[in-house]
Amino acid sequence: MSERVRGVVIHRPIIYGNSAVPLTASERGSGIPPDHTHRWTVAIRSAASVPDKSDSVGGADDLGYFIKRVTFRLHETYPTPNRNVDKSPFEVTETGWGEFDISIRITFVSESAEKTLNFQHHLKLHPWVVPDLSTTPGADPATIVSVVPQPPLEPVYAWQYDEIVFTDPPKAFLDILMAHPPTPLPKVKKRAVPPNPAHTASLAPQGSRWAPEFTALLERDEGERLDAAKRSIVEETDKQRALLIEKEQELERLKKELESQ
Ligand code: SLL
Repeated sequence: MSERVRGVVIHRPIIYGNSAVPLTASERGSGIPPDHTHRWTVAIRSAASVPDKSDSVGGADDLGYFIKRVTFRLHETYPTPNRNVDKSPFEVTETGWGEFDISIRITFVSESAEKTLNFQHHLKLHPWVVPDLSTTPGADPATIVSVVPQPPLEPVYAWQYDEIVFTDPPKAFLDILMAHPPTPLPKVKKRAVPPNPAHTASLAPQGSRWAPEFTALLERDEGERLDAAKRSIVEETDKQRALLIEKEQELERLKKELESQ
C-alpha cells in the first residue's frame, strides 16, 4: 500500500437515488408480473449530467476509476435482493409495485485503502405533490401537507447530491483521482425548467423534459441557505441572551424588594 499523503482532502461529487416511470398498459400485459406498476432505476452516478440526454439525471463520468463495486440491497420480495454491480453504470433497473428502503454499499478500488461506504435510499415511485396555491384561496403554504391524486404516466425523480471525501489518500489513489477530474457542474441549468418553480425547488419535477440537473448554482443556493441559517441562530442566541440578562436583573430586583420588606 502506498504512503498516505497527509493534509490532502479530495472529493468527488456524486448523486444517488432513483427515477421511476409507471408501466404502460401494453407493458403490463407482457410477462411482467401483473401486480407490478412501475419500472425504476436506482443508481450512483457522477453529479454532472450528460448534456444531450435530457431525460437522464447525472452520469456524465464513469465512476469506475474509484468505485470497484456497488451493492444494492432490495426489498426481500425481490428474487436475489442483493445486487452487485462491478462496473459503470452502477445501477439496477427493476419493475415492482411498492416503495421501500434500498441499502447501498460502495466498495472503493483497493488503492484507496478506504472502508466501504453504506447508506440508504428510499425508493420513490409516487410523486411529491405541491398543490397549486392559486386555486386554493386563503391557503397557508406552511399548512399544506396534503397529497393530491396524480395524473398517471409521469416519471418521478428522487435524487440526492453528495460528495465523497477522501482525507489523506494513499499516493497511488491520489494519482488515480488526479488523473480523472470530475466534469464540472454547469453554473446554471442548461435544460428547460418546469413552469412550476416548486418542482425545481424540491428536485422532484414531473415530466421527462424536467429531469433534475445538478448545478453549481444549486450548490451556491445551498451554501446561502446554510449561511442564512447560521445567521438566524446567532440572532436567536443573542435575543435569548438578552432575555436571560433581563430576567436575571428582574430576579435581583425582586430579591432586593423582598429583603427590604
Ligand atoms: C410496501 N413496505 O408495502 C413496502 C414494501 C415492496 C415492493 C414494498 C416486489 C416486486 C416483486 C416489490 O415491488 N416489492 O414481487 O418482484 O409498500
